[in-house]
Amino acid sequence: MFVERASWVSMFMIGLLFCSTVTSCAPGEPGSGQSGKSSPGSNQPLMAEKKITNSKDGSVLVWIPGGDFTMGSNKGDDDEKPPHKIKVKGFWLGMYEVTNKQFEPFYELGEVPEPLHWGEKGFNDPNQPITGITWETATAYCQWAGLRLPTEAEWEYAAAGAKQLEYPTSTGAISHDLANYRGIGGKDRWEGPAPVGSFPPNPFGLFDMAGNAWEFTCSIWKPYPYEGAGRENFDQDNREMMVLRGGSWGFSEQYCRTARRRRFASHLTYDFAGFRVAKDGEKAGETAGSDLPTKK
Ligand SMILES: [Ca+2]
Ligand SMILES: [Ca+2]
Repeated sequence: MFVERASWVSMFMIGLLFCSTVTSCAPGEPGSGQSGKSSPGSNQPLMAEKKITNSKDGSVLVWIPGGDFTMGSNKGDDDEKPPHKIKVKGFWLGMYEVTNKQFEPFYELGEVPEPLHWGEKGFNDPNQPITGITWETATAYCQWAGLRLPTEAEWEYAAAGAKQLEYPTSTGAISHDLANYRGIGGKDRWEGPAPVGSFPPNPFGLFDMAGNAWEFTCSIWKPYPYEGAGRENFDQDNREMMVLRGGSWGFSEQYCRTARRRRFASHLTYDFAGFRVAKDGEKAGETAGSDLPTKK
């Protein structure tokens, strides 16, 4: 059980009342009270943004305008090759990784296993990302919240910030001042997960795309390029290789690269893996999906 759970559950409910409409929550808010170094204003995103708050779970989602980008890279592992052009339609993506305090009301329904380290110091801060859950649990949470996991194409497009950033940080570089990955230094004082929003966001206003928790996508790992990269390609008969993105507190910086892919079986749990939510576009013609690779 969480220490002082009742108090922060109450704060969460109060927060919902005040964050039930568009653009009510300041960027950087979740991490600001924990790190002591990221107050609202200091982590302002670099681009104008459009936001909504999902009333079911309190997730703040940022509008990611559609566009073309080059998915993959020649600089990394073989499974990032070849770089290929992808068109991604506009969609909503969670500004932050899903947190413990968001996850708790869902967990208390009793329909999913207890996460690893649930209630353990170092992992149970209300604003730390929920980790230690399976892909199946993350998917169930999304369904409960009326949301979904992003595809890996959506994730990479949003991470690159429309600038083909090498790392999905505020500058495209990587350092302990910009993200939480293995080890400490600079603003990174965490050997485990940091409260979400403790580092500056990427150009789309998304926090912790580099590091903190690895993030499940709804995509099954396949060699590049593959058809339907921009849409959910989950196959009920093949749950062995779900793609995660972004690196984590337990991995070195190169795993934070924008194009880096990692795969885990959907039924396993790791204390370095969590997720963020996504949602289809609400306007006609802006729904995510149905994108096919095209020649570079
Ligand atoms: Ca760290
Ligand atoms: Ca992350």
